[in-house]
Amino acid sequence: MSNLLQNIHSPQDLKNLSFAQLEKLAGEIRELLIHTVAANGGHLAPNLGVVELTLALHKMFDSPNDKFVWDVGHQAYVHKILTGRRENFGTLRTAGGICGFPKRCESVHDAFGAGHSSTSISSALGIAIARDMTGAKYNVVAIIGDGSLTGGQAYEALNHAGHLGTNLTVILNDNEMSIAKNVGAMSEYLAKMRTAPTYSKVKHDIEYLLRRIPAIGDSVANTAERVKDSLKYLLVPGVLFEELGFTYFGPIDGHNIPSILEVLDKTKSVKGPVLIHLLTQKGKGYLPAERNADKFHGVGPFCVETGEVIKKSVEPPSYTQVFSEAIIKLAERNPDLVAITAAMPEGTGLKKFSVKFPKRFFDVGIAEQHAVTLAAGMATQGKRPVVVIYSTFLQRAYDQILHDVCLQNLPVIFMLDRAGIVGEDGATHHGVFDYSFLRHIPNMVIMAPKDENELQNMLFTAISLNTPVAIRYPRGSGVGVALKTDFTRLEVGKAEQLVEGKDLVLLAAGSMVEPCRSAAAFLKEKGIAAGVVNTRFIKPLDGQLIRQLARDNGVIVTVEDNVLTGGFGSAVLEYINSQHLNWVKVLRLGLPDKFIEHGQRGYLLEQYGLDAEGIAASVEQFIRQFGAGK
Ligand code: TPP
Repeated sequence: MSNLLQNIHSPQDLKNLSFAQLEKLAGEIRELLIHTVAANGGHLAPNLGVVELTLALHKMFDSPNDKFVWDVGHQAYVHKILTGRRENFGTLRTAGGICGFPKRCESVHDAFGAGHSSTSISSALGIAIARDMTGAKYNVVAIIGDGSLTGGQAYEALNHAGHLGTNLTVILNDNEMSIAKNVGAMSEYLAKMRTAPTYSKVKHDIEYLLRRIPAIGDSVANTAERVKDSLKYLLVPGVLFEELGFTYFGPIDGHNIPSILEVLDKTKSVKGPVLIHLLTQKGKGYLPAERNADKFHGVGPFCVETGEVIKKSVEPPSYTQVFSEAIIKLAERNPDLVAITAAMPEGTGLKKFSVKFPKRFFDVGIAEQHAVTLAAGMATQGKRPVVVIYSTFLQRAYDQILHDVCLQNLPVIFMLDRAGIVGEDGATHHGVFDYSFLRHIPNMVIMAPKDENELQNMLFTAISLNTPVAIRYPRGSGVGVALKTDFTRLEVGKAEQLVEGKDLVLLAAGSMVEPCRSAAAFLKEKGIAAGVVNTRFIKPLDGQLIRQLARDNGVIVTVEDNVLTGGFGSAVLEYINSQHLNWVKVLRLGLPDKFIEHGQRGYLLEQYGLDAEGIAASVEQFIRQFGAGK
C-alpha cells in the first residue's frame, strides 16, 4: 500500500488528492499521532478529533497566505504535520524539537501562538481588521472548541466581530468535551442544536402549514407568520450566533471531509463573520482515547496496544494527590469550605472532592477570572473558597485577585498547582511568574511548601487566616516524606532553619529547598559551610531571621523557580535595602528574564542551574569571586 503521508511536504501536496485519498491520509495521520504521542506524551484525543477538519482546511485554503488561528493550540499537531513539520514530528515536545503548541517563530504557517484558551477569535479578528485596513485579500479562520467557548474572552470577541461585520470564519469544534465533560449553559445550548430538527426541516414544516391555512383573512396569516418568526428562536440552530451578527452553518459532521469542504466553500462568498458548527468526536479512531477522552486529552507516554500509561518507577504521590486528600479532610471539619476549578477537576485533584461534596464544588468552565470573583462573592458571605488553578492560568485573573479579593481583604485561598517549570508543555505553561504577580498585592500571604506535609499544613493554616492566601506547589511527585495524618498550624511569616552554616546561607523557596539541601552537602565536600533555610513564606518574609542571617553570615543566596524579576530574591533584596543591611552580599538564583522553552522538567531545571549541582556550582563561583562570610 502506498504511503500518502510521506509525500506531503506542504499543504500544496493536498490539492490534487481525491476524497478517498484524503480519507486514507486521515488514517495515516492518526497512526503518526498515536505513535508519536505514545512515545513523547501530549494532547492525543483533541488532535484525533480534528484530522478531517485540518485536512479540509488545508485543502480548501491556502496557508500561510490564508491564516488559521488555533484556540489553545493543543490540537494543532495535524496542522504541523501538514505544514512541513512531518519529518521532525518525532521531536514533538522535546527540548529543541517541535513545540506542542502553535508558535510563530516555528513556522510561517502558525499565524498566532497560543497555549491558554479562548483567545483565537480576538486574535483572528485583529488579523482580519489589519488585513482590511491594508486592503489585502486573504481568509482568516479561527478554530475554537466548545470548551474554549466557555471562556469570557471568546464572547467579547464574538460581540465585537458581529458588531463590525468583518469577514472572518469561526469554526466551532464541538465534541461536548472540555478536558472533562464540558459544563455551562452554552454547552447545553449547543447540545440542543445537536438534537434539534435542522433549520431546513423546521422551515419546510412551517411553510407547509402556511400553505394549508385557507385564505380566511389576514389575521390568521399574520399570526402564522408571527409564530414562524418566534419558532426560529426555539428551534433554529445557531440563532444566538445569528443574533450576534454571524451567519451560522451547521451542525455538520466534522469527520466527513466532503461535507466540511462543501460548507467551507459556501462560506467563502458570505459577507461578514461566519460561524461553522462542526460536531466531532474527541479521540476519534483510537478506541482507548474514544472511550476515555479525558485521560487522553493530555497524556504521558503510553502503550499503543493497551492504552495503558507507562508508569515510571514507583514514585511518591504528587503534590496534587496530597492536596486532593487534604482538602477532603479539611472540608469534613469545615462545612463552609467550598472548592472551585476552572474546567480542570482532574488535573487540580478536585475530582474526589466533587464526588464527596457535589454541592460545595463548582466547575465554572475555562473562566479563571469568573472563578476568582465568584470566590470573592462567596467569601463575603462567610464561605471559605479554595480556588485551585494552575499557576500559569491564574495569570488571567490578576485584576480579579487584586480588585475583587485583596482590595477587600477577603479570605480566598488560591492553590497554584504546576508552579515553576512544568516541562514539555513549554513557555505557555511554565508557572514561573506567580511570585512576581502576586507579591506586590497588599494583604496577600504567599506560601510555598518544601514537601507534602508542609503543603497540608499550609492549607490548614490558610483556612485559619482571615486574609487572601496563595499556596504554590510544583508539578509531579512530592519529595516522598511519610505523610502525617494530623495538621499543624504554621506561624505566619516564620521561616525554618534546616542547616546551619557559617560561610553563607541558602534561602530556598518551596520546591527549591530539597535541591538546596543537596547543594549544601556538595558544598560541604568542597569545604564551604552553607546553611539552608526553608523560607515557607514568600510574603510576609521572615525579617527577623533575615536580619540575623545578615549579621551571622553576610552572604545570602536566594533560590527560587520563578523569574528573578520581581520574585522572591527581589523581595529579600528589597528587605535588605529597607533595613540598610548594606554589607550583605546577595546572590539570587532563579529564572532569567526570558520565556523558558519546552523540554523535560529535570532537564530544564539543570539547564537553568536550579538542580543541586547547578546551585552548588553558582554558589562556589560566587564565593570564589566575592569571598565567604562577612
Ligand atoms: N485555562 C486556560 C486559560 N487555558 C488552558 N489551556 C486551560 C485552562 C487548560 N485547558 C487546555 S485545553 C482545555 C483546557 C481546560 C479544554 C479545551 O476544550 P476544547 O476547547 O473544547 O478543546 P478540545 O480539547 O475538546 O478539543
